[in-house]
Amino acid sequence: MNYQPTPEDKFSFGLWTVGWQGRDPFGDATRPALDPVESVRRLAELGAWGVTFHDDDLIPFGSTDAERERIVKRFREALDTHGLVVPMATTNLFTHPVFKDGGFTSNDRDVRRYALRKVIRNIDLAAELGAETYVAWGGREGAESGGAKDIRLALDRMKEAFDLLGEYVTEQGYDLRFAIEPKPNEPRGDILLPTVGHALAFIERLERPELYGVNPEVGHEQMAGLNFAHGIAQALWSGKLFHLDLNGQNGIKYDQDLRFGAGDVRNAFWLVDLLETAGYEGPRHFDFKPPRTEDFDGVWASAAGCMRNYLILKERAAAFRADPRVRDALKAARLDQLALPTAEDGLASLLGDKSAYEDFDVEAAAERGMAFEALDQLATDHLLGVQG
Ligand SMILES: [Mn+2]
Repeated sequence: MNYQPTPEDKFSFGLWTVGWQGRDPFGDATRPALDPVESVRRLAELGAWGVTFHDDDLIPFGSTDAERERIVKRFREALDTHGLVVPMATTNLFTHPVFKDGGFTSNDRDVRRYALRKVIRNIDLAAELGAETYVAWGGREGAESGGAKDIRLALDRMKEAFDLLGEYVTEQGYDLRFAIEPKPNEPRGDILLPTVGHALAFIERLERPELYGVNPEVGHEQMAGLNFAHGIAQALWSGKLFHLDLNGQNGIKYDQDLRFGAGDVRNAFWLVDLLETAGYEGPRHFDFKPPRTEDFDGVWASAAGCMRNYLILKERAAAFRADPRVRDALKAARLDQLALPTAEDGLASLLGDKSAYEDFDVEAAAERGMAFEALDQLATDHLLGVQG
């Protein structure tokens, strides 16, 4: 296998990823701005399928309508020339100082109304460019101190915002669904809807829950100390994995946004195994930051590395699943039993079954090992490319 990505792999990148200039809380930009048209050209050359953007990545904040029109026309021409699609778009409700206390949940009502109008303006562009998913990351929706935010009221305002946006896309007839992106903290001290689980529970309180899913990011769940592959599995189980952000993170610390495959590579292996066996057909979207140590050669090497690592892990996971020793080990670990209903014959039958309780040999069952270690070592062998 040559690990050369093709559009069939559905790899997509945010304009803000390769376009990140390396500005961080301690240092200035280390790279010049990148023309979105150049990003489209280079990503297509590398084998990507799609490109995504925040409104302000493409159209600088404060542009006039005429500038906006010219920029969009030029971007659309680049997409057509290089054959890239726009599967997703999102809104920047975090950079401008007006959003310092959030967009949908700012205590300042005027800011909330402005934020909704900013989102709606970009939803029109997303629909025009053919996007199917609209991501909402509420990075500034949160607080640093307890009295500053009434969380229950903030959740009322969050629900109100998403309900209005759902009403808007329904009225417009757009074929667009929303994907909420959780994150526990950074830039706010604590952010609302901090994990996949919080977001899934929130969605069920909305007026049109079918319009909303999640956009989990590898590093964000790992910042909360959670198992990302488990979160993705629950999102899939709930029918809510509308999109996802692939990157790398080493444990509970600041949001590292490493290229995919850097960071927790074992969890990345199980993630790819899951996506490739669970029937997920959405974009494989990378949301990473090429480290500020890199020049543009390093930026493109980092982007290429994201896709290469996905394809390597895909190959390794497939080899793991195809290995006859693994099939035996899965059986020894009783995965086939997990697939069986516990009481398919119903409650009455369970209550009447003496072998389930009265005659059950608890001690014998307790003595049986689960054989998970042998199974996991086979996974490790495959991940590391060890044969025999
Ligand atoms: Mn991140």
